[in-house]
Amino acid sequence: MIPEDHPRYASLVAREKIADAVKSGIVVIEGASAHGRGEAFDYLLGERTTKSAARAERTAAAFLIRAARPVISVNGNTAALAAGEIGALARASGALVEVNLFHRTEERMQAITRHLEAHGVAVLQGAAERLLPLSHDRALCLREGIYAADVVLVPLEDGDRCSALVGMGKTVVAIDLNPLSRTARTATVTVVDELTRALPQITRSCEELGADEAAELVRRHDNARLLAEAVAAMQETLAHAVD
Ligand code: PTJ
Repeated sequence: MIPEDHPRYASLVAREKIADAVKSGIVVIEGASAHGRGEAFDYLLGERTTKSAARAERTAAAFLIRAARPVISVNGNTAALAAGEIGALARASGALVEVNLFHRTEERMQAITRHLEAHGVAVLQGAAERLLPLSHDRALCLREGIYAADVVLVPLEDGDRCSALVGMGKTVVAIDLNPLSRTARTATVTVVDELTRALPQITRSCEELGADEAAELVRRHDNARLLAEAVAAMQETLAHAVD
């Protein structure tokens, strides 16, 4: 039991979710290390949604609601930490939800699908084909899902697939606490924020945004600026670390 008054309560709960999900096969052991890397960057960010990240989240929502075929790509860590939040965003944005794994096994595909469904998420299913130009199993996706999507939301992505999706002409919205990662640098919109903080904000914006504001956010979007602001926020934390 983690006491609710523990100063690191939220972080310890997230770690416990990841640990439990490793035991149930939803998260791979490598996913626990990816989570730790995320925690380190979140520490530098001050474990808060910066003003710049809030703008990125609103912009992400604008791209999603303007899309013809938006798809949310879900991996093990995302399912473990934010199944309910994924469902809410899918409903608010009209996006389909597809499971796509780096460490792909049929057992994990099934376990993650069942876990999402238990949280009310309608998961797109079918016969996956090797449709992306990648040598690993992230290439496997559904023809009517990620392959046909115009906008793909990729939380905790690896850089290879992000650049493959962008290369296919898709708009890629990434959620990644590391503003230096290849994913962050390649995506169309990079949300440098923690997954469980980012998703509800994107959902709220999907519900709130009108057509004019959404069009304006897309028109004025500047990802290089968002990345520079995220790095600056981390530098600021470090600069005041010894005050
Ligand atoms: O479930 P699978 O088999 O598809 O594998 C999933 C992982 C996460 C293991 C795989 O995609 C992977 O290895 O990812 P990477 O390359 O380690 O990238 C994960 C990125 O997400 C890193 O840049 C982390 O900083 C970031 N990250 C980790 N936890 C969070 C996060 N970003 C936002 N919120 C988090 N909670």
